[in-house]
Amino acid sequence: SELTGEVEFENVDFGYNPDKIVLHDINMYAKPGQKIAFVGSTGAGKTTITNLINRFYDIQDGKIRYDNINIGKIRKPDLRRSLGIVLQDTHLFTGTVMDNIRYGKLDATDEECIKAAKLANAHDFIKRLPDGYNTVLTGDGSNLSQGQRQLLAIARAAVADPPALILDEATSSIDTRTEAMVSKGMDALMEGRTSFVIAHRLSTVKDADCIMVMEQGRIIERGTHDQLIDMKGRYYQLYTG
Ligand code: DGT
Ligand code: MG
Repeated sequence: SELTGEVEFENVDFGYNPDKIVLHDINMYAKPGQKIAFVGSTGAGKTTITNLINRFYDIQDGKIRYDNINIGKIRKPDLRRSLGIVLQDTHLFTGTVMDNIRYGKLDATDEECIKAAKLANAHDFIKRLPDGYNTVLTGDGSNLSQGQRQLLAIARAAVADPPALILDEATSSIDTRTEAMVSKGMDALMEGRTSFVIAHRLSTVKDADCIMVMEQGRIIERGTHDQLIDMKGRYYQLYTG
């Protein structure tokens, strides 16, 4: 991929149905390597923005640019594929751990997959599986814990080596120790890449270059953690709860 991870939204309006706009006049700019976080109540539009960064949908109005190329209205699957996604639900298929990691980049060598697993903090648990990297996973991944599935998703994204990432932080019940492993893997994955993070815990967005506070389809506040705290607005309210 030739992309640097620069992403810009200019006056973007979007609705899943054209008669019901759910994002209003979204403007944002991510420099290569920056970490952008989205917070806000349920239904605010956080996932919808990341759907648009992925170009899953056409926008009604405005511009979305990757490296100054406006891709807002034309679908470019080649550009879209260059973004890495780590979703809450990791889609695993029946096959070995190695093949499930390799899915991020089909021509990756075993060495590249292992390197990615190490970066993702997944190598240690994989080594402890009955057949290590050759362990066969069930299609639904039910022979792994939720935390382990997330570590594999991080490894899969790492092997793809994309310039930009979308991370949807898990809300659900993984234990504190596993959660610490997952955040360590995610931090390593984000290093040097533009990252868009949907955070459910405000503690994980503290170090973001820019936090977008969303409400009813609009970005109502933006800034670093310290700036938003000083503003004493919505973020401050969320934070001091
Ligand atoms: P969350 O995940 O509950 O914290 O909420 P957000 O902030 O991710 O909200 P989002 O982007 O899923 O939803 C924003 C609005 O768009 C909300 O009114 C529901 C609507 N919406 C979301 N996904 C779809 C979809 O696939 N189809 C339609 N028609 N509407 C959708
Ligand atoms: Mg969501």
